[in-house]
Amino acid sequence: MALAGRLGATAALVPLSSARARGAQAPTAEPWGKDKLTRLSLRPPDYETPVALLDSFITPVEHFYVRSHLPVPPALEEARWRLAVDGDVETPLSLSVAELRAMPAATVTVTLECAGNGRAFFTPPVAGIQWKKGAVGTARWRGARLADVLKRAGAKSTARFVHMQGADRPLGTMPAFVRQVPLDKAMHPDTLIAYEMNGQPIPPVHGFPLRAIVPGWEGAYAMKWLASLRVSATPSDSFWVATAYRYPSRRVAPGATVAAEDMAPLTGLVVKSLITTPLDGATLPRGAIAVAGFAWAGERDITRVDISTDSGATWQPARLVGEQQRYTWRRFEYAFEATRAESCLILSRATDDRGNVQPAVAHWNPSGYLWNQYDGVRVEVR
Ligand SMILES: Nc1nc2c(c(=O)[nH]1)N[C@H]1C(S)=C(S)[C@@H](COP(=O)(O)O)O[C@H]1N2
Ligand SMILES: [Mo]
Repeated sequence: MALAGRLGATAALVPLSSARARGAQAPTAEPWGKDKLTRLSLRPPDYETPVALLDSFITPVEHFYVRSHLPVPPALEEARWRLAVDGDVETPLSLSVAELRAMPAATVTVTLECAGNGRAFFTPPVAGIQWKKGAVGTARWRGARLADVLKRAGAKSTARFVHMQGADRPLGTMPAFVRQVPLDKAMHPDTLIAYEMNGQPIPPVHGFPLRAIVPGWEGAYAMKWLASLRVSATPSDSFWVATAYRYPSRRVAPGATVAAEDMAPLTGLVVKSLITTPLDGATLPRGAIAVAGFAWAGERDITRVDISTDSGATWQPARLVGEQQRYTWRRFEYAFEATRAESCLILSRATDDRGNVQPAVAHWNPSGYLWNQYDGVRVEVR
């Protein structure tokens, strides 16, 4: 079905100015239905979610952050879409979305987070989009297994990587967005070529009609507008694989220059927590104060979250709510009595099933990735 048909009457593909001219939306309307988000860039679209809107286990599409290096490709049409599968395979394929929908379907709920989430908090500052806390969200993804597609194409025994490319085209001198998944992660049954997000066709800005879902790994693996899979014995020499999305193999001093050979590709997300209640800067009456939020650790499970209400002097365990689902954030809750008027710093500190604990100060790195120090909100008790 053509994209316009799926969108119905929404103005998602209409430039901002004509949407205004038609009077269809309020003057502040953002494209892509992201009115409630904080815009960091219009073209390409980059939006972060205010913490107040991250208070549900599943993040609704209208609240889901957007990170794009390049503008959304024009004229996205499901009926004409083809996914090329080539390189080191017995049988190169050109798959339609209908063919992918006819394959066995899998559904995986995944907390997706941009590797640059929290970059704004590094000292010294790091260049790049200055994400604060909201380049993260959780959605239910449904699609075909990447492994089934690779089996159908017959990946050769020399295959070690799958290079992925989207249909978004470079701006100026910017290189095309290419990412690669090592073969073992590509063959994992939870790694998907998704065509649905939260039970609906994937919205245009989130990768319609197809995107990769590489559960637990930093967001840039989740290639949107997926157009090409190239199976290869060798790593991609694309800028986005060979240079970007790399992290020092050893701890480095803040502000240090790190040699290329000391940088390794990012893979899984690290242990992290986010307090969603109360909000930073809230004024609260004395008495019972409820604290809640989410903690996640990529492919790892969360085993505990501790809360401090005295700036880190003492810590108490929060209650973990519900079951841990692999690859998703875990809800935590905590309550305490505020007996006197004061300015109170509430901190959260998560631990994963490997015993990794959030650091008090995030590890600085040249691209400002994986910021994960204790979360903190300051509230005024009156
Ligand atoms: N084709 C394409 N896929 C992409 C990107 C992009 O710029 N182009 N951005 C990546 C990055 S850096 C992230 S964090 C996620 C963001 O997904 P979202 O916009 O659906 O939240 O998409 C990834 N997939
Ligand atoms: Mo990202």
